[in-house]
Amino acid sequence: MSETLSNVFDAGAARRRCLTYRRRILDISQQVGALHIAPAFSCTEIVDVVYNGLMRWDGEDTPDVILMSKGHGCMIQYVILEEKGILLREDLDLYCKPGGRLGAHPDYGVPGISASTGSLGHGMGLATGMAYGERLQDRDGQIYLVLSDGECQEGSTWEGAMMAGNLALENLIAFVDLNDFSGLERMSEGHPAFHPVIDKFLSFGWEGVEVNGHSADEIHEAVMNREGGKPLVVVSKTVKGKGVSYMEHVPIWHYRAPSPEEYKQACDELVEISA
Ligand SMILES: Cc1ncc(C[n+]2csc(CCOP(=O)(O)OP(=O)(O)O)c2C)c(N)n1
Repeated sequence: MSETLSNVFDAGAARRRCLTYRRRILDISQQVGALHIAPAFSCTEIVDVVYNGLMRWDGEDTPDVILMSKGHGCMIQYVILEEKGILLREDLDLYCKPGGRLGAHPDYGVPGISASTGSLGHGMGLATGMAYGERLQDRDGQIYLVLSDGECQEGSTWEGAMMAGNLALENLIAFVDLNDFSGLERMSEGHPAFHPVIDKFLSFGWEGVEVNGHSADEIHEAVMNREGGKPLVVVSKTVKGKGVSYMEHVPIWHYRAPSPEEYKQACDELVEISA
């Protein structure tokens, strides 16, 4: 088990992985005409960095936890878990199909899934409890939490954040996927007081940093360069639907599945992507 994290992160390899993940997400969603492609494309680089740059692995085991509080973005988790051999190809073939074990939201009990999520606003409390549990048991598990900006409308997110700040849980690292959409509404229009969100975390005793959420090395560096001693929030500015021109910033792609023509166009576009 490697107990120390490396400062070296290969940005080119991350870009290639993220293209492959997006293509695989398109494919599994196409099997069933599934929704939630754009939410997964929004946090692809964040989740890639957690799995491939931060979590410590010993084969299929890790002392660390990733918790997808924005459970509807879980396709990115499924495709990475498949790549790591924790989920099987047959699992992904049955995504959202009868008899399969992978639904549109992650379920506790599926290999690699640490909590059932999808009811937004619960992740911060869960992650805070897990991080505190690690401390109480004298263990050093790191808890990585992926939050959407929309679920920061939930009071429970802030109750958990305040508790994590009170307890100075430095083993809790939260990523806010700041794509400015919550369903069909823009957060900046519907909830202007939400901004700047980093200030709210800082006032609750967190350390915070803002990054480009599609630059994997920027995300990685932000975590490596933290001061420590407090929970860390990485406010990650993202584009919902990142990588497919007709999905980017277009809220209906939270819900829609591509037609065969749209699918082909998306595949054609997913050969190169800029941060
Ligand atoms: C408590 C709760 N209320 C409503 C929903 C329905 N819902 C699913 S996704 C979503 C909003 C999506 O926006 P956001 O949470 O910001 O996620 P992202 O933009 O990253 O997809 C809503 C309201 C839910 N899952 N949970």
